[in-house]
This record gives sequence, C-alpha cells and structure tokens, in this order.
Amino acid sequence: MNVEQTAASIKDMTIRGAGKIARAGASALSDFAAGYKGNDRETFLGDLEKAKGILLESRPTAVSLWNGVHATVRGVEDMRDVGEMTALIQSNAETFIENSNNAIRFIGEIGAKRVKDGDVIMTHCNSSVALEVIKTAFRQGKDIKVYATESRPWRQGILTVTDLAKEGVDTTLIIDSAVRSVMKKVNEVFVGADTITSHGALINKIGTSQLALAANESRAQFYVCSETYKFSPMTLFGDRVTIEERDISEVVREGEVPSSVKVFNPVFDSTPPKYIDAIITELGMMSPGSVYDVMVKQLGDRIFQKVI
Ligand code: RUB
Repeated sequence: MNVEQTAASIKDMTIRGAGKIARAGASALSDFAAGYKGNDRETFLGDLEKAKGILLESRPTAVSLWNGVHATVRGVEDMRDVGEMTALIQSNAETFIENSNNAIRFIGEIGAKRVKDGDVIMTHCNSSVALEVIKTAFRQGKDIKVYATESRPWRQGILTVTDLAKEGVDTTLIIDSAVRSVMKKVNEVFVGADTITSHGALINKIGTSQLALAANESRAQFYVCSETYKFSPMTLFGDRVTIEERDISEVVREGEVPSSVKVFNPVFDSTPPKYIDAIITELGMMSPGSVYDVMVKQLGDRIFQKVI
C-alpha cells in the first residue's frame, strides 16, 4: 500500500490498534523509499517530509505511529545521496517491525507469569499485546476465564472474543456498563496502550479508566501491556496528548435524537498512574513512575534534538 492508501486505511480504522498502525506507517515509508524514482537529495527530503505528514495526520492519539515513522526515517539526513537514504529507510523499517513483533512476544511471556491457574481476567477493546499475555498464559496450560468488554461504539470487543474463542479460552462478552459489576470476580485486568506519558499516565480506548477505577475498588491488579515505543517523548516537554474525537454517526443514526442534542464521541481516555499496578514492557515490568527514566535513557543524545 502506498502512503496515501495506508493513511486512509488508518483513518477509517481498516488498520487499527496502536502497534499495527505504527508498523503500517513504517511499512508505507519503506515502500515509498523502495519505489522512489528521483535522485535529487533535497527533492527526496521534501517528498519524504510530505509522506511523513500524511501518515502522522491520519490518527492523532497513538504516539506509536509517531515513533514508528520517526524510527523509520532516523539518520536519513546524514546520508549523502538518495540511494543511501532509501536503503536506510527500508532497513530502519524492517528493524522497527521486527523489534515491534519481538516485543509483543516478550511482553506475552513476562505478563503470563502474572496469571495464576484459575484466574479470572478482564480486558478492554482489542489490544494485540494484552491478548498475547492472555493467550500465552492459556497456552501454558493455565485454567483461565476472560471477560471482554464490547467497547462501543466500534465494538472491537467482538474481535477480542473471536480471537480468544478460536484459541479455546473460556470467554465472556460483556457490555461496557457491566464492568464494575463483573469486576468483583476478576483477579487481573490486562489492557493495551496507545500512548504512555512521561509521568506514567495511560492513554487507551475510552472506558479504560473505568476498568482501572473498578479494579482499584475491588483490589484486582491493573496491568498495562505496552511496548516502550508507546512512551511519548513529546510529553517530556509538556505537550498534552490529543484525544481523538470521531464522528457522531458512530454513536447515533441520523434523526435518532432531536437536533438540539449534542453528541460527544471521544475515542480514548487517560488513566492516572496511581491506578496502574505495573506496565509490562519488552524491557520488563515497571512502575508508571519509571517511565520518565526509561524514556530519557532510550532517547539518549536525541533528547536534545527536536522531538516537539
Ligand atoms: C485500540 C486500543 C488498543 C491499543 C493497543 O483502539 O485502544 O487497546 O491501540 O493496541 P482503536 P495494541 O481500535 O481505536 O485503534 O496492543 O494492538 O497495540
């Protein structure tokens, strides 16, 4: 898929989930580089900037896309000619995608150790990383039950229960408003991440913070399953995370409510660090309070470059 097609598929959610959009962005830039015809260095850099912009505008909340795109173009300006630049972009994209896939596997193995035989788990929306934890625990022979939320309005919960059912996991679909009532039975909550801020707040599918509050109330463990490329460098410098609002047609049909009624459709919410027991990353389990240190270490000298 070219850059425009990829951006359109991310926007209309044909490609969705923070990890998948990041890998799709990297792959689109790799294809752009592979198919590039010109050989003028400055023209190439201008065209690359446009391609990055098109991808980054597709969805605003998940920093994974920003990090995936920037990891793919890293070092390009230091190259002498277009041939070197396009080769570097393709190899960066390949490395990003491979590391991203490996991270999911590591997180699955680490997270599965938190699951005990007989546990009841809750998950929200459709996170490939949270699902990897649950499926890894199940493949280890642990007897588990999973409650998965419907996740209105897109109902990504249907994808989640289908995936878990195929695996053979004992799975129950619940409506979003059943979260607090069902939480009494739950031992652990595993959710994914779109973005994690420098102070350890989680930005994920709308409703995630309700699971966190309910888990806190009933003393269930609340775990975030997140690759470190979902840590947001911009938040280090004080930027707020933009919470995407989508069209009201996702919530109500035309004419269903009086025209004077306003409809608000935010897609993500923020869970404060105090409700998070641990963030499970490819570097291991960490507290939300460790995110700042990990980010600074990973950015290294690049912290002085423009990340805002
Ligand atoms: C998906 C969502 C997922 C995260 C993490 O929202 O909130 O929990 O993106 O996903 P949407 P993953 O359906 O709006 O993209 O763990 O697969 O990266």
